[in-house]
Amino acid sequence: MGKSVPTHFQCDDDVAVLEIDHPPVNALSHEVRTTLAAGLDRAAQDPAVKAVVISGAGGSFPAGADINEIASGASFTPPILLDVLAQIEAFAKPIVAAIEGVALGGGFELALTCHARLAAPQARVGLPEVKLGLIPGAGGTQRFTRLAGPQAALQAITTGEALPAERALALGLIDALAADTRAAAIAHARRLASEGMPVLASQREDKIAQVDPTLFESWRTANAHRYRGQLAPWRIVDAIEAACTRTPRAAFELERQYYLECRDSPQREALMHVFHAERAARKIPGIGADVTPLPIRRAAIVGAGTMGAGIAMCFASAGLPVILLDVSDAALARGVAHIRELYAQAVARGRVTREQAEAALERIGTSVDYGSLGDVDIAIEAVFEDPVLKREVFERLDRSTPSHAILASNTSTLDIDRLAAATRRPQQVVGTHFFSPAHVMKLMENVRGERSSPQALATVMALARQLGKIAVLAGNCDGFIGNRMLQYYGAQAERLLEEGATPEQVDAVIERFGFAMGPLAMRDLAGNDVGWAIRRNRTLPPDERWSPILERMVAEGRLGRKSGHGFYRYEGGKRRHSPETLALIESVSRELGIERRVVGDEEILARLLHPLVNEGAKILAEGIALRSGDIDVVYIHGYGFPAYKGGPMYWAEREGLDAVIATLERLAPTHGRRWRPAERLIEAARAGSWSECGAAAALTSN
Ligand code: 3H9
Repeated sequence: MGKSVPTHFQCDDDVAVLEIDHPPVNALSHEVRTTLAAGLDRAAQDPAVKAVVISGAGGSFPAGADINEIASGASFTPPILLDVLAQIEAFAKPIVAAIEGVALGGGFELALTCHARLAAPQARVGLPEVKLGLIPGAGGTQRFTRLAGPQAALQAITTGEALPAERALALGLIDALAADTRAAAIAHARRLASEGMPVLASQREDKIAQVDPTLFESWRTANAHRYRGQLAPWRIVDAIEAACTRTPRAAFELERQYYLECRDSPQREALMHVFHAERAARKIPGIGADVTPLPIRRAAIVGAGTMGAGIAMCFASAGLPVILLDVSDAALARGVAHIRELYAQAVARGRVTREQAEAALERIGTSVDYGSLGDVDIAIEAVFEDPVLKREVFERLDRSTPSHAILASNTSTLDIDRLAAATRRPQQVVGTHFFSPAHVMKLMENVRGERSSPQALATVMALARQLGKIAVLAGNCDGFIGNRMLQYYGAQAERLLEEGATPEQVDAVIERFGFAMGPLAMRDLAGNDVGWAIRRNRTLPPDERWSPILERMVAEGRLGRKSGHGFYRYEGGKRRHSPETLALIESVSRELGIERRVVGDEEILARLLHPLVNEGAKILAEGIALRSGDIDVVYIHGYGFPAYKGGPMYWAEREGLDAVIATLERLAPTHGRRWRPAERLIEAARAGSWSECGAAAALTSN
């Protein structure tokens, strides 16, 4: 077969090797399915072929069905994946999968259908369909459960996690590890041809023979909160239960039915939008492959508070040495104690091994002396949100770090250009805004200053990947993308309280919508004093005002979780109603002459979400965000917007941009000029979508 054919047929003596060669990730497109099926036919018919190996070119087994074909419907064009897998099941000669890199989704389903699987030690396998709003649709839930048992299947398939090869081996999903995977797979296939075929995964009964009948109900109860509002995780549990309780035929059919149900759901569409948006966000116009990111080998973090400590952990966990710098040994000791505690929790939860945690801790050095930063490639400032203090830190970093080093600020709102002006290297100054808790939250909002160089930007975008984060590049303005939008959302939450809603009601509406946390619970988590300090630096249009509630809360010492009392009382980490806070809110309403009323849930939702969208449109028009999808990624990974609703801008598109405009117009007379629909929103409504209303502007700094 020629080079352009996505499945190569090669022979190693009496073993046929079918190598899938379809860059970038060997996805199982129609061409791949067709040529793989043809290769199997040829191997079946050739009497000289005694066994078959399926492998992937470029060091990777297929990473799944082709996502774009799932969206377009082309995945239903025969031969569909199920046809190819049926061909494998009925094959009279042994077929072995050689997994050198990742085998994911439909790719792993292909491997699970083979008679045996060999993997490289660094390989990773899994069924990540849930992250796309799907369930595995080609027998994945069934074969995985039969090979590894329902408990392991529930854990792996409902989270979509990729398992390291060693773990997959221990679970029985892989038969052996081999560094030279392809050669070992050929030898294994040959052995099976002479010794006899093993039982196929679909016929294995041992791991599903004696399943605790309460397992599935307990799993559903334990995960009800995590799965709320979603379709795919519930269906995955149903399919795994079916694997244990129904006949194989009925269970495979149910899985297919659930797959089709999920495939047709708006959640699948939204999650695929997020998948593509995350990847598009990495692409920065004007910064091509010719711009080489600076290699980051060593970092410094200034400020050992909660954020600084969390950021240091991100580096240490990614294998990078990091120096944590603060003004006193006491501050450093507190920071390190915090880090130790977080690693201990991670070990206790099984997220990392004790050895990994210890190795990471060893990568964290401490210092009170800027003189110790002579060999870092990047320094990230994470001190208190005070412009004077931050400038001072930048001046000192400029004097003490090597001339090639990038200087970054973790500020969530302040002007990057003013910080850059404090240095002799403004082209190497950028923002790297991490989200709290920094070692958990996936988002890194990188900020482009007026003079940030392409290399500095390429470096922090690449750094995000090195740290396992998802990066979005924002222009420089007060609050960048995320906090600029959030301030209006937060402000509305308090206005709703003044008018008659309770913190519980506001949070419940937003949490029912799917956010991880409501706005008032989030304020309590971040600290009401922090929210108030940020607000004091901001100005509002003349026809708007801040609610006095937040200031009062701070004056009365109700700082949120950290003081045990904020919008809620906290008992053993749980939030409880606070009669005192309700009394404070009611007294504010009285003082403002507002007659408290019953505020409907629908109104709460409209008043919280619409300002996000309208401000997002302005951010797009000003070039602070490159694409509407970037804003979605920021809100999903930084602020807990439900990924299965696609982010605020996608949500608005699905609601109908005209309907969003109508709501804004209805609310504008009561709530101020900012509620008037943004120009960009009106243009998008005319065009029918955000992406079709003009090319993304270059990112600006204003
Ligand atoms: C499935 O299998 C359902 C079955 O059960 C159904 C059976 C009936 N298809 O991420 P990267 C593109 S659902 C098409 O930047 P990395 C991606 O868009 C699937 N395209 O690379 C990007 O394009 P561009 C289950 C795909 O090295 C380029 O490849 N599988 C697919 O950081 C590079 O990707 C998954 O969910 C695909 N399946 O990471 C796995 N995958 O250059 C999804 C990627 O134009 N994929 N592309 O932006 C991944 O997790 C990562 O891509 C992977 C590589 C880890 C493989």
